[in-house]
Amino acid sequence: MSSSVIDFIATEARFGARNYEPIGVVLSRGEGVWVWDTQGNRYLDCLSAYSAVSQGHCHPKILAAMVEQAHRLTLTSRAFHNDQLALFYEEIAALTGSHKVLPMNSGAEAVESAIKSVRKWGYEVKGVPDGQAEIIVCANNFHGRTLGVVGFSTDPETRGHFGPFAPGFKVIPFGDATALAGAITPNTVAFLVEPIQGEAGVVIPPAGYFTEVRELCTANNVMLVLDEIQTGLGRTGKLLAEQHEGIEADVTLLGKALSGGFYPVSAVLSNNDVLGTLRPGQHGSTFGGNPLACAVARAAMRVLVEEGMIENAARQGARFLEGLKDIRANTIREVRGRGLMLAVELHPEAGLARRYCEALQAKGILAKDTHEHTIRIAPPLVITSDQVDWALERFAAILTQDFS
Ligand code: IF1
Repeated sequence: MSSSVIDFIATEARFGARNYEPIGVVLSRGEGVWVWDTQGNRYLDCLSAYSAVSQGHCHPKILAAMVEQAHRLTLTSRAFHNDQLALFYEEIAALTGSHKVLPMNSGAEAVESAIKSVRKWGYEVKGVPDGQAEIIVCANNFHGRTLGVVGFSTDPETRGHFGPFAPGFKVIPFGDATALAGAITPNTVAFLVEPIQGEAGVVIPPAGYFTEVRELCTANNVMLVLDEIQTGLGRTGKLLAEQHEGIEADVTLLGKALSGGFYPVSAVLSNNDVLGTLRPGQHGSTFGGNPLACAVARAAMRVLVEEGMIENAARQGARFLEGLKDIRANTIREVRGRGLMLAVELHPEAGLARRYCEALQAKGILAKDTHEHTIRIAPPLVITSDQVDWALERFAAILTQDFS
């Protein structure tokens, strides 16, 4: 390691809150699926900033839209109209088939906003007694880091010593429709769930689960809120992961790739009157819906569709998954994925996934461990067949070694 690398890392450690433990690489440039460190080493990015950089690093058309807008107007607040928000609304509604849109910034903010909205809907439309609204969530969920959200996390690391937390959440197992049926009461306003659990290790629910979930929610007048912040916008090979299940959520949350990684942009989308209950002054955000965010998001959505990234995610995801399954290695317990949201779960005896990610780094691949034994793989959706094959060769070389 050169001294400059040690400096960046040591300086971060000295001044920064230690809430992360990054892999020892300092990145300074990105283009498409590739990133370069400060020493000029190139890596294939198999994390894509947790799926935010789905369109590839520094996509030229998103960059152009951002620069052009930054020259004109960046922030007005919502105290005034701006000439980008309406266009953003039109385009995201057309893309997703939604009727109402609430623009926010981070993913966690979109989740918080959805919670507020479904509670308000519960009191004002469904007729739940004030203060009694219940929201059902799943064990091993990940919906962000705000207090409201970590309060219904089941991960001790995520929630430990951050309480007291807000009441009104009920936790059931993921993938278990019978548990949902048993948890719904007259005061249930929503079921908040990820289509595929990301942080839990790319956990895909059993076939038919979401059909049953949809029926239960409809039958009981419960809003189905799908957190597609990670799974949405092509990651799983369809625009929205709900399309694999043949269902439609009442409320859909998008974030991450909504900006192609240029800027935090998130949105709550609804196809009924949930967002209609918010009146002026009841919710907002200084930056939500700002013209820079809207211009960036518009370009990010446009390139996703025009450049065939969603279809490519399906095609390359299938190739990647097959290739991973073909690797004969004692270290591998299971390979799973949908589209370009993939994971390799290692046998506990194979050692920590972190060690494998460090070894992959040395071979020019950046991937991220989740929990102890799972390697998460989520490259930009612009990855080519040759690049998938290039990555697979390296995964095969590393996974057939033992880092226990
Ligand atoms: C971190 C995981 C990914 C999300 C879903 C909401 C949010 C996220 C389904 C909040 C965020 C991130 C945040 C990141 C780690 C990461 C993650 F490992 F934790 F699960 F992507 F896989 N809903 N996920 O996945 O969005 O407020 O961060 O914009 O470092 O905490 P945010």
